[in-house]
Amino acid sequence: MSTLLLTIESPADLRKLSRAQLATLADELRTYLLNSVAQTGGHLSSNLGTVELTVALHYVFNTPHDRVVWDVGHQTYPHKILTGRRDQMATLRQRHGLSGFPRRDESEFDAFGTAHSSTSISAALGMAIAAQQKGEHRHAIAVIGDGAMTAGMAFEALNNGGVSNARLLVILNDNDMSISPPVGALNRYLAQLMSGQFYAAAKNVGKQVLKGAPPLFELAKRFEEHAKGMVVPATLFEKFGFNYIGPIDGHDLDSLIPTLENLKNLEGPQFLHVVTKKGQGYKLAEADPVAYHGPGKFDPAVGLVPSTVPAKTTFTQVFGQWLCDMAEQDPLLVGITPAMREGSGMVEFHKRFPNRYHDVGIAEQHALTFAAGLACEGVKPVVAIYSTFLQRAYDQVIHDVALQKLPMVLALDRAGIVGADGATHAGLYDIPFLRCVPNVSVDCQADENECRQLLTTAYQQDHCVAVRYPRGAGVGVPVQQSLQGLPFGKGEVRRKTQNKAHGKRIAILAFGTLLYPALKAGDALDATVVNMRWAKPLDTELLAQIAAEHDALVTVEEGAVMGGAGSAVLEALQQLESPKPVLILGVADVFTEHGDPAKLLSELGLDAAGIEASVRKRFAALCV
Ligand SMILES: Cc1ncc(C[n+]2csc(CCOP(=O)(O)OP(=O)(O)O)c2C)c(N)n1
Repeated sequence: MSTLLLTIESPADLRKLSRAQLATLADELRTYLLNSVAQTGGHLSSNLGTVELTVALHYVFNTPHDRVVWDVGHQTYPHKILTGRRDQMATLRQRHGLSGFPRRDESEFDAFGTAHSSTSISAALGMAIAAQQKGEHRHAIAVIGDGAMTAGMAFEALNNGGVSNARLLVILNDNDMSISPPVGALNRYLAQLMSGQFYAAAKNVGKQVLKGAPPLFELAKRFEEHAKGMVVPATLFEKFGFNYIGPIDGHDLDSLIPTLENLKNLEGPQFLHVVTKKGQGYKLAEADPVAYHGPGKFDPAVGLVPSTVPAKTTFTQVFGQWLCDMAEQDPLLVGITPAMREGSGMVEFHKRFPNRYHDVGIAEQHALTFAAGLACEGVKPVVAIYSTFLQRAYDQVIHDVALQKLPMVLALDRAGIVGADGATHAGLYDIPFLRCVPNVSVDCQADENECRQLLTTAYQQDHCVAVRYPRGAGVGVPVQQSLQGLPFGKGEVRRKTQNKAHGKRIAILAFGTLLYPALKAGDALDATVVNMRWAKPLDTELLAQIAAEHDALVTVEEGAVMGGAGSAVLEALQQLESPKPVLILGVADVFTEHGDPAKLLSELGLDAAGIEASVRKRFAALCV
């Protein structure tokens, strides 16, 4: 029974509750959240961990006037439930339903759109400074996880914010987990802070009480230090100019609420360290927060059960297997992931080759330049990175990798439509932003087998090659185990038009997995279909031949049209002085929404029927 929760249509209702009622509300909220995610799938462990923090923040602060910026935003389901979106939770991550992340166009309580990590402190600082400039009295709060805290961007913002006198509160939500166990020196440092918990808590009570009287406060601090018989070093965050409070128990409303209330009255940048447990309150998620980070639908009474239907092999699995097989052959191979071991299919590689596995934290820029350094010394890096997260490391690709012609493989997972995660995670821009960089090649494999073969081809090159493959499974072709590769920069004709009598011929040039719907459309239209395989270098020899033999060309890609593979074809045709008309199919100048990937592709006209319809519309006179 969610008796209290059902009375909360907005945080204003929450603020009418007594302090004593909040624990009950938090319990109801947790149950509602669990049942809701079990029905839709979505992020779970992180949301279970932020229930009390969400209640406390909306209780103490005057949202939406005060701004709360949630880092990554995958932990905002409790926030969505309390901010008028409870009944829409059943539509989470579905087409026209609630987004799985905060969005400014979804609610006035979503102060900032997030999903890529480590932006919260910068955005909240911007809001705090804007309030100052406009003479508005409001608080800006960034809630950031210990995983997200590992990114350089978070530290850039601390560096900037610590010397401001902005009304900025940074809350570090430390659950000692990223998606997988956290890595790096910061993680060790936070563990040290936690181990001094009792002393730190005592110190901070003193600080809060005495803050109003600076000289006495300083005296007390020194006295305290003498009493301990040592001088305790200031925390890293204090060195950055923040007033550090914590660590406190992030599931204890009796700690959270008074602390936040105190912090509200302090001037200047504040840093609150709260400790939470990923999966809190649901035993199965507490025991295995990784599995419950982003589960599909499940029965909460039973938990996750392995599917009885044999699953199709995903591209991620093909990559993971290839990585292990190639590592077996070549002792110089290293695998790098910016905090995405599970998502990138590197669990097995980590297990088998621990010394050649590098999880660098949520640090895409560093991942690329670190790989560049390795490549300088003749080690052979394979950087497994989602297409969308490579956006973070663009200058590193150009300046540190390409300019120095350093060889490496960029295994670009989630290239194309990603489905439920939506626009923030769609990998639609890699072809345009990579193909314009000298010394970088881009291949677009059509199926699982090509994925494995082209990874090998990429690995054999003496420059940077990006291998792009989409989320999920391919058509299910058998995967050859050999590691021979396919010819560099070469496509292949997969279907030849029979339409000799008609005399008007169309060729569809497919880049990537859309080859298969293109083949279907090709059957319906009796068109030639070419598997181009490489967006760069383009197989211009094959293109010249196809252009000469056909009356019209159609390009198909799962990516942004502007500057994409179709544009590459146009550029090449112009060089060849070919006058043939070209229809470019892909994603126009729009952000793709969240929802079922197959439906989204169909909406974008990129399924077989859509491709056929577009061709018939544009080249009506040429169609059979
Ligand atoms: C730039 C970027 N890289 C990678 C990710 C993928 N990602 C989503 S959540 C997450 C872990 C975040 O850990 P933390 O901040 O500690 O939050 P928690 O899930 O533990 O609550 C990662 C790596 C991302 N969202 N953005």
